Amino acid sequence: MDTGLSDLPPAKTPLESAANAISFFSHLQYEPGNWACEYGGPMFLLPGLVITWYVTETPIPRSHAIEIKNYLFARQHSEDGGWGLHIEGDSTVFGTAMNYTVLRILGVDAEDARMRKARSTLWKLGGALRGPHWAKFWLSVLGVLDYDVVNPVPPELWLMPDWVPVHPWRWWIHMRQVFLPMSFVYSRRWSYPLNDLTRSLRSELLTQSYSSITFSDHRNSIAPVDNYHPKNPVLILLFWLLTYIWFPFLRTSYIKKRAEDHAWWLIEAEDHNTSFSNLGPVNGPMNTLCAYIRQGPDSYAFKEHIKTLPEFLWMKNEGMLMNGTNGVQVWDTSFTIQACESAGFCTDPKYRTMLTKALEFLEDHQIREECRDQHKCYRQQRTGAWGFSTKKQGYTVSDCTSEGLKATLILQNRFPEQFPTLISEKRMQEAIDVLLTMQNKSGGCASYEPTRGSECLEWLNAAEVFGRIMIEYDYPECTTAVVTALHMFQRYYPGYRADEIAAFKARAVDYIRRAQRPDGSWYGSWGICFTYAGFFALESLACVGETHANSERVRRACQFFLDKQMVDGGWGETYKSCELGVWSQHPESQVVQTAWVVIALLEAGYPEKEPLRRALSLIMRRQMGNGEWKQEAIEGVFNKSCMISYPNYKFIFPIKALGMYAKRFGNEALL
Ligand code: LAN
Repeated sequence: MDTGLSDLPPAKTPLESAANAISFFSHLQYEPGNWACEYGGPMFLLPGLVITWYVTETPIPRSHAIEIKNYLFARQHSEDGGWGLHIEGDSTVFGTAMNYTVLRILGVDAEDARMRKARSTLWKLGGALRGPHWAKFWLSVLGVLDYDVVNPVPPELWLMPDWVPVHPWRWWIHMRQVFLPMSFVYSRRWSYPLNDLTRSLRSELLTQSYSSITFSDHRNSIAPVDNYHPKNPVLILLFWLLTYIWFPFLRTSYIKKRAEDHAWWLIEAEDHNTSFSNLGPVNGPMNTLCAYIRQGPDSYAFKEHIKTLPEFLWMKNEGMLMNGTNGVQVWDTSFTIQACESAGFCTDPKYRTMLTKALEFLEDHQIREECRDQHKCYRQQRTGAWGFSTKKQGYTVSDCTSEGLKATLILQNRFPEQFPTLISEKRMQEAIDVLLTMQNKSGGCASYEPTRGSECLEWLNAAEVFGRIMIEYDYPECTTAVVTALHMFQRYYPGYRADEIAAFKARAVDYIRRAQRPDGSWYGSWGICFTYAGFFALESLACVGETHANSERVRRACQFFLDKQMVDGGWGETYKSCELGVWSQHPESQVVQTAWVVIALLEAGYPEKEPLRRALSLIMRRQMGNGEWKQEAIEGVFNKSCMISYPNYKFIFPIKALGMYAKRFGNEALL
């Protein structure tokens, strides 16, 4: 990044290195007190937005068109001209057909050399007919494909009584909130009238002439490279019944109307409860389209959506992209505060203003009330919670609430002389109340809500490109965040709901133990991969006093990492670890993953200094003169197959690791 910041005195010790890092990173703090950054990676987000703009005839600002084109060309794979599911993934039909379409909508000529190259890759993969469900849906909305190619998305599922085991209220929140508007649009079979561009796209995206295709024959055609999670035969049968029995013969116009009306009611509730921010970048554009279809271009709802959608956009040196959420505000700010504590910056007057502002941000973004019709729209308790991004978006997340609470406790309770009390005890208790709703029967915690449905619902996973998406699962990362937050809270407020907290912790740690694999590792679902989950799990165990000195399980976990230390002292695994579920060695060590393992080993109380010293000297050697680290491989993941960038992790976790090491082994020179 070209910041114009000049070189700092070279760091010799871990704390000097951490100080240089925070000196750089402090410049990236935003006015409201938070840290922000690009949150890209997924390559299927811009298409939903740009197609929505196009079919609703919303003028696309020239500046946006230019920068989105720049970004997509910058991220086009140089070897084959295609795009993958995410920036590092191999070219797929989904990535290539959709981003090609975006470029055409934004005015790129079909005969541009880069477009020809993309087209030839798309054709080799079989063309748009072999795309996954979401590609077929968006291209049908655009009028390039026929709805017969889209597997059914029936809104009447929302009319089932709540006790039905497959009711969408039991699905993982991202799936049900995407299913919701998609089912509304599908029910209307709404598509944009054919014009010159879409007529031409029909021949550019398809490998045979449009009129020769029987679209219903291709509902289940999919290129192998897109088919991460092949559909279960039960689902294929269900789709058949819906297509050939339910829709043509049984679905009365009364049921259709009731289903659409109810889906629309739920869409309006989502819009109201998030002030049109919506849960994420997929349902945001889809809800916009629903508002357009249902209420028209002059409606309040549609106009508010159009005003709000740009909150997902991010401008960087490569151009303009769409973030995975409306930001990383609460998450990165909470972690930054915690890293500062580990490095001893909370008592340094130099950082008081920065950290006070960060606390003010957390205060501003703690959620203060329940949403309207909370139960009717199936929302989790949220008063006192924090979400991942902002209060406006307003979705409780178990670990975001936990990290927010820990950051608050650190500044307000651990350093009461240095920082004001902005968040009252009552408000912290409300956060605890939310956390105590989050535990599953297994003892583990999921992401937004406790698990509501059976794992068999995965048979209904129709997305093809993602795995384990249909319900909430237990995650060692989320569980640890909650355990450590409860633990820290009890240190300062031992009287509040003490028995429940103790029982919660015991059961949660027990889940962590059970989730360990025989080789000593834990599989990570939100960061890549074993290095990420490992440091969380070991923190849970440390919390109940289980360390290298007294636990065979912890020793096994340490050994798992030690066996993988590279000759340069670092660690590196690729995103394939997430896809395949087995360690996949990266040819280069990674600063962020190396920091995670250092934290893991320090949490575990690993007794020997040498492997840690080597790891940290690698991290320090990679640091630039101005305190920065360069961007390396992508850090995060969701749904097993899609990677997502956390660019601030390269500051947050090295600072934390350097600080923890200095506390444990002293601040002697490592370089
Ligand atoms: C996120 C981002 C943050 C992440 C953590 C807090 C890190 C995690 O510990 C819990 C789950 C959570 C909140 C999470 C869930 C899924 C998200 C929202 C994302 C990975 C960011 C983007 C992703 C979302 C599903 C992207 C849109 C794609 C769809 C398939 C709907």
